[in-house]
Amino acid sequence: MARIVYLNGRFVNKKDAKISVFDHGLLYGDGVFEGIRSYGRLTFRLKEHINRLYRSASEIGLKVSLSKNRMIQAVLATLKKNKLDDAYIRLVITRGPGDLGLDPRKCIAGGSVFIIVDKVELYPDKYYSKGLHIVTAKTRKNFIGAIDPRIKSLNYLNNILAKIDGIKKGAPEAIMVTHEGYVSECTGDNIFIMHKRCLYTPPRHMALEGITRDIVIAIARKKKIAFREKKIIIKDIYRADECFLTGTAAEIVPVNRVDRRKIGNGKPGRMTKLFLEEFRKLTKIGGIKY
Ligand code: PXG
Repeated sequence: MARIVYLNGRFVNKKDAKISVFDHGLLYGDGVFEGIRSYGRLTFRLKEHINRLYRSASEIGLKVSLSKNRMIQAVLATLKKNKLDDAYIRLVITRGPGDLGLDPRKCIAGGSVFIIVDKVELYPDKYYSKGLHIVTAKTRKNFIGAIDPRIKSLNYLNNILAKIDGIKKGAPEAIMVTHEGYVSECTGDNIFIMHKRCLYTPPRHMALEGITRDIVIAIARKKKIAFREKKIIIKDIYRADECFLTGTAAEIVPVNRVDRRKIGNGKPGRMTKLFLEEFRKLTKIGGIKY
């Protein structure tokens, strides 16, 4: 079925969903986005994603032309029109068309807003049954004082370069390390380890504040699993009993090897499986119906 795209307040066919080559989202990666999912006609944590989107926009000084409520209605309407039970939703706000200079004041206020929905590209089953081999990227994570990792901006070149590092080594994901040598996150996922019955992840300011990350932390609380946000180094991951990644697309995916070193017994860990099980229960409840 031909997809219908929301574009600046209108619904258009995929082939007509076009924006200007003068849009600063394209010219400079000047904009913000969200990746959201729905399960069985229920959106998943939509409000949290919208809140993060507006936080990101505010951080780059981009005033959104729609209220949060109108934005939620636009997402729901786009989902309805595309008749998908399980969908991946890409919500993008760019600075809008301007001139060839960097100055964002030359761009149309509120920028371009578009919403694409499509089938979810599920990860292969073997990632979940056997675990993922990931590597440390050669490319360092952007310095926080340059680009704050909490901003989900259209400027993903840092992550793309790290992803290429991973691809060269045959790994589907790569760990990004700060210039100080601390683990930040992967190119499109947050990272967790289990060590001596305690769950660890890098501190909030060092990575994207993942919606799935927050859910894992909430599950740990509910299940009374010890949890700490802590600066970790790659060697801490090598020594961990379990390691897993979290993200909207990946959900919770076990890691079996890092830089070819076996993590734990090299199989998906017991706690990792528990987190995934609990996570999947949550996808079935509480979302907004469309
Ligand atoms: N870190 C980064 C850099 C991300 O881009 C996450 C962590 C996980 O956050 P959430 O909120 O999703 O738990 C992300 C999100 C894709 C894709 O197509 C990537 C993300 C989300 C959806 C799809 O690769 N990354």
